[in-house]
Amino acid sequence: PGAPVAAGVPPAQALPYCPERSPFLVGPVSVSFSPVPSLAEIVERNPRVESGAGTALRGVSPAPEQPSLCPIEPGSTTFACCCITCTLSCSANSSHTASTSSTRAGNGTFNRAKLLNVGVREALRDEEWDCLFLHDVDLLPENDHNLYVCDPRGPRHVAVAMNKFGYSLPYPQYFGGVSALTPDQYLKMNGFPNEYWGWGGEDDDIATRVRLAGMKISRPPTSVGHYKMVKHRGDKGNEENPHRFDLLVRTQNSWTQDGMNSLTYRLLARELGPLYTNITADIGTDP
Ligand code: UD2
Ligand code: MN
Repeated sequence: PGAPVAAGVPPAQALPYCPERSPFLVGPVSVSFSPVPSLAEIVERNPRVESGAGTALRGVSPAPEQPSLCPIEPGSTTFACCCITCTLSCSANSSHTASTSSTRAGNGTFNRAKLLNVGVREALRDEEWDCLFLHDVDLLPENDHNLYVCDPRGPRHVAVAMNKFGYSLPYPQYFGGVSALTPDQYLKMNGFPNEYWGWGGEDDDIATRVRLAGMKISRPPTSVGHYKMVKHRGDKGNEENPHRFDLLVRTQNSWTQDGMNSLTYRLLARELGPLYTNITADIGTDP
């Protein structure tokens, strides 16, 4: 009593931290794309989650009404965060959000890896996150034992078994879909590349960076890292990048110069929505 409370430690009356392993987990869950719950319904089901990515996490404890995984809606413009194990986890789906703005600000070519860099830079302004989840917006987890946590031993590739690839890794170095890195791991590999405009290649570049930065990819068991991808065609403005193979042979020399340390963009807006922060940035154009 009377002892000073360290910054960041919840006061006694705040919600307790949840147990390491939630008692509500069931393992495999069936995912269906219809009907997709509206954002309003998700908000209603999660009354303790507040607006904005930062505030959403504070002192949230798992209650029976809360799903154990972030509800990530296909097609939504989310930068969604939620508390899964009561360490801070952040799932940065800023890509759609920022894609709108890059279209508006430039020639419309998409750049997934650069947008994720922007999401990370902006997220790290808000909080000292323990873990960053870099997440395709169209992938839904199918097993709730797939905890949204990082591995201190190395960057995690999480989407190891997707319906799209017959529920197995398409090739051993595959790093696409969903990954989870601590901020330290992210910065140690200089983040993601900024120079991949359009579809493809950036995920292989990222896997190479992990290795070049002296780290090892960590993965959940295949039975746990199950994801269902919304069936879709390529998006306009995200056509196959014809330069991706040229870029990939250069990763070894380029990774220390291209990444978080060379990231430039113009922040246009930051809106706190229910359960997410929506970031709009001008990331420039495909040269
Ligand atoms: C694969 C990888 C993905 C990435 C991509 C190549 C899987 C499951 N995913 O995705 O991680 O390496 O190949 O670039 O294999 N997006 C937008 N707006 C757009 C276009 C894309 O926000 O206009 C985002 C969105 O989160 C999407 C992601 O980028 O899920 C990847 O694009 P995709 O889903 O069209 O491509 P896909 O499934 O081949
Ligand atoms: Mn996809």
